[in-house]
Amino acid sequence: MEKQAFLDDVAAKNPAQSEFLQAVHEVVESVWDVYQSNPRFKEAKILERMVEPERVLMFRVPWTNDKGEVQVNRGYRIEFNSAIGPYKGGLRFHPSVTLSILKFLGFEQIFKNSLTTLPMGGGKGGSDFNPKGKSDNEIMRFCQSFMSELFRHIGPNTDVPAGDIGVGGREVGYLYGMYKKLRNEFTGVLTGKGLNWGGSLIRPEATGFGTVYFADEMLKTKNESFAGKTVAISGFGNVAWGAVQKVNELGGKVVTLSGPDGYIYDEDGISGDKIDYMLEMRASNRDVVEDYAEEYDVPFYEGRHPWEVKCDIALPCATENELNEKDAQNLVDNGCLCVTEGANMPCTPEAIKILQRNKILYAPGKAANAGGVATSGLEMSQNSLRFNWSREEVDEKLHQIMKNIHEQCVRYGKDGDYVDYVKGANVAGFMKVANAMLDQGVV
Ligand code: NDP
Ligand code: 2IT
Repeated sequence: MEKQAFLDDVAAKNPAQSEFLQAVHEVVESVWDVYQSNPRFKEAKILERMVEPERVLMFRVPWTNDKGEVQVNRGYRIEFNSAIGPYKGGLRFHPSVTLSILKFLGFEQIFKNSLTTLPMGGGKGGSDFNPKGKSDNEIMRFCQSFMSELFRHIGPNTDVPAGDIGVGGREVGYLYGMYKKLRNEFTGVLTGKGLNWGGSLIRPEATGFGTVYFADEMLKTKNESFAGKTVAISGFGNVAWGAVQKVNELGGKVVTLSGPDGYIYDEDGISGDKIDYMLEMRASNRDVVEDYAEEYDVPFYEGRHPWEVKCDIALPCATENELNEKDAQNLVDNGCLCVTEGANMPCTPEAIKILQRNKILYAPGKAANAGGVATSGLEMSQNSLRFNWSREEVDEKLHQIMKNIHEQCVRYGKDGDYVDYVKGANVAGFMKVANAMLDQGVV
């Protein structure tokens, strides 16, 4: 089958799933030649099977708000691929959540988890629930209702959810409590747990730390480093928070954060107490970054993205398709060296083309943000061992995993003196899963 015919077929089977099709398109573009040149993959229809989730769960999530009114949301879990381990991936609670978004995230997770070298398959889930403006009790009741259905489909050797947008330590706690009550089992069924009940040190920081470790490896290929560099970051959530800390440690200066309302510009750099303030903003459920501008008396640009600011390094850490063609051109024109994705698929395909055409260092989220799920994998290992590793041990393992992912990307993506990290990540991630599927027969 020709590549276009393959993509047309996937599009016909998944109407109105633009984000999912965008993710499939990118992977197929990268792996098609490898796929074509391996007759065993083709005969076993590995790629045709890979784009079809093993199982999709959709369920009603009814709950009662503080006024006593009944609310109804939709819950999902996409169990995409279990060739190399139990389904593994986060839960997203955001009003924009659809089947398409969770299928894109679940699909990406297959390759990302493969790159970590840890035994984890791909999955993702969540709900269109909007945490904005909800009380703590409302969030708890929602999480309990969500888990009262999800619990029958997951388990420490089956499917291990974690956090994503709108799901952090608080939500994982409520979800875990309900799972434990229903199953009467204290087990590592979720990651991102609290430190007193099975969580791992460094997991909260891991995605942001990992993204910066990865960017540092990219910079090293050009004999560059974070020292003295100006860094633009989007988002102000979990990933952005970890990234800001690590950039500071490596001697860089972070000048922006953003939310759905716009971005803030802090010329002096976001460091010290200002980093702790990010946690307060996230916990407030207000969903606005403007609060930072008021607190620290810095400019706030309503409805705009931080990519118009002059920077050496850009780390998009908010959400998908938040950096478009025009933004990419701005970054290039302003002399940006490196764009490393902390979020999942934040750059549009057109933006990626511009960055690559201009030979800017660019790495996709499935490689650069894999530190979060890798540390989830380390949390699972510690749960199985019934033992906790120290902060230094976990951080060292995370750092080593990110270096290893960088090496895999270079191995499969090197094209003359430029590294195509998209191709490198897709091919490296694909090979391991494809070979495992081949070994396991037609299932
Ligand atoms: P958080 O909920 O902690 O933060 C999300 C951030 O993105 C917030 O600043 C949020 O602002 C902003 N945001 C969310 N939706 C939109 C939107 N539609 N428009 C503009 N801004 C938006 O989530 P995380 O930090 O965990 O996740 C951020 C990104 O990183 C996501 O792409 C996620 O998939 C990815 N990721 C997360 C990992 C993790 O371990 N948590 C691991 C790997 C990737 P607001 O709250 O105001 O909506
Ligand atoms: O997108 C991601 O990799 C995550 N949200 C983390 C998933 C996990 O299982 O830790």
